[in-house]
Amino acid sequence: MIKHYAYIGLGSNLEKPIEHIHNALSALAKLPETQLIKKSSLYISDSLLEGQPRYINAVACIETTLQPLILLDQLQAIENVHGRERKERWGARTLDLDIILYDDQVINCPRLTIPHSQIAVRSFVLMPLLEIAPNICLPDGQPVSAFLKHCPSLSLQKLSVDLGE
Ligand code: ROI
Repeated sequence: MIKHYAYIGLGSNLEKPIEHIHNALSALAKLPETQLIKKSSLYISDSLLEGQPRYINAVACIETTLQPLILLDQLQAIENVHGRERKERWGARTLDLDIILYDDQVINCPRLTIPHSQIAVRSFVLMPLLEIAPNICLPDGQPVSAFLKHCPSLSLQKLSVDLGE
């Protein structure tokens, strides 16, 4: 089976978000046919949507033989187990897992867009991604680091106390 490298974005802004991110990282490490290779620090930032609680975000690198849509099924199963509770306000949720990159594949199907369509404007994805993969490029060859200066900072900060380590 061919091994693939995928980068997964994690986000949570409800109900003890730090715990949700830690639990999700553990769940990623236990996925079938998958190894957790690297995980970034945790970052805290304002929401892109006004009026929402601040988010905790991180990015993980996995090595997997799961195909992209199977991986997406697995990530959605983790979201459902670890992030079941939802509040009324649109968008706020206990756990959000996105496939940011999958090798250098470009995928555009109804369920899945890779690279993630918003990667270039989200500092809370770019910073943790660059922490674990400083030289990473998009499939078209553009260095991810080039996008940072164009996106809103959202007061992004690395959490110095990484509970659960
Ligand atoms: N804002 C931040 N800072 N982090 C997120 O993960 C995040 N996710 C979202 C929206 C509502 C776009 N804002 C976010 O879905």
